Amino acid sequence: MTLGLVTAGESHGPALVAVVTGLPAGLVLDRGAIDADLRRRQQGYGRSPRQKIETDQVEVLAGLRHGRTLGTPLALLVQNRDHANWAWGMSPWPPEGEPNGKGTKPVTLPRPGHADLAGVLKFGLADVRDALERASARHTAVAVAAGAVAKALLREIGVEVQGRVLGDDLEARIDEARADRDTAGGLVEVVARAVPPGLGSYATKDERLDGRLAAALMGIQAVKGVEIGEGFALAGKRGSEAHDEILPGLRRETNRAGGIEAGVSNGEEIVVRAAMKPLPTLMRPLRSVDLETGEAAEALVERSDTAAVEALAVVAEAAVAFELARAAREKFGGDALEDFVGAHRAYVERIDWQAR
Ligand code: EPS
Repeated sequence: MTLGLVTAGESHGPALVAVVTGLPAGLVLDRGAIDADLRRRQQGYGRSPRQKIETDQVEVLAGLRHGRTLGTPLALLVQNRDHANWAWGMSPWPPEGEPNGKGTKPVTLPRPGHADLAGVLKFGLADVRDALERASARHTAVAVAAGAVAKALLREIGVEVQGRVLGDDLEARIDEARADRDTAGGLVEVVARAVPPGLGSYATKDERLDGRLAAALMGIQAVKGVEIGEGFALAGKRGSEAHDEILPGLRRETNRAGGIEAGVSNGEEIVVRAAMKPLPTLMRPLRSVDLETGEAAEALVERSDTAAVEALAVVAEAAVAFELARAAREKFGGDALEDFVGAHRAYVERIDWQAR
C-alpha cells in the first residue's frame, strides 16, 4: 500500500490536474483547508501580476463523496484563469480563427537557467514555449492541493508539517533585485512534528526517507540544494559534536540529524531545508542565442516573478507532507481510515513512543 501522485498541466493551458492514488476510504477532506493552502502559495513577496489573475480553488472530479474519500483515485483540478488570454496560443487542439491573445508567436530565445534550451533539444521542439509551459512552477498549485490532502491524512495520526522562509532580509533583497530588473532566490525550511520512529528504511536506497525527501524537494522547480538537519555543516564537525546522544526515556537533547538516522525517522522532529536559485526570467536579460538564426541575442523577457521563495515554503511543505504520508501508508496500510489509524496506534503502543 502506497500513495501515488501524477500531475499534468501547462502554465497557460486550460487547467492543472492531479490524481492521487492509495488513499484510505473515509478520510474527511475540508475544501476550505485545501483552498487556504492554495491561497498561501499564491501570496508572498515578489510574485508576478499573474497572481492577480488567478484565484486558485480546488475542484474534485473523482474519488470523493460528500466530503469523504472513497478509497479510489482522487482527481483534483485547478483552473488556469489566465488561459482565457491564451486561448488561441495554448489551445490543446489546432486553433480556429486568426491568431489572437498571448503565445501566438514562437519563442526562440532560451533563458539560461530555465528548461528552454534543454527542453527543445531533448524533445525536438521548434517553439521554446512547448518546453517552458510545463517546466513552469505554475503546476505546483495542484501539487499543493495534493499536499493538503496528504496533510489531512497525516493529521489523523497526529503529524503536523509546516514550511517557512529562512532569513528576515527577504523583502529587502527582493526590492533590490526588482530595482535592478533582476531576480532573487532564498532558503526554506520544513519541519514535521510527531512523526513516529520507523518511517523509511535503511534496507535499500529507494526506501531511505532522507533520499525520498531530498528527491521530493529537488523535484520542485528552482531547487538546487537540500539538506537534512544540520546537513552540510556536519561535514566540518567531529563525531562528538555531530551526533545526538540518546538519553533515558530514549530522548535526545539535540536534533542535528534532523529526525532521520540511517534513512529512518527516529521520532524527533524532521527538519529539511531547500535552497532556491534566483528565477531565470530576468527583465534585464542574460546573453543567449536565437535558435532560429544561431546568432547572439538576449534571452526571452516575459512577465514573471522577481522571487517565489514564500511560495516555495508552501510547495516544499506539501512535497514533504506527501512523502511522509506515502511512507506512513507503506508502514500502516489499511483500506479504511480506521485500519490506518489503528495500525499506527498499535505500533506506537508496541514501541512505547510518545510524540515529542
Ligand atoms: C513562472 C512564471 C510566472 C509565474 C508562474 C511561474 O508566470 P507568468 O509568466 O504567467 O506570469 O507567475 O507561477 C504561477 C503562475 C503560479 O501560480 O505559481 C515560471 O516561469 O515558472
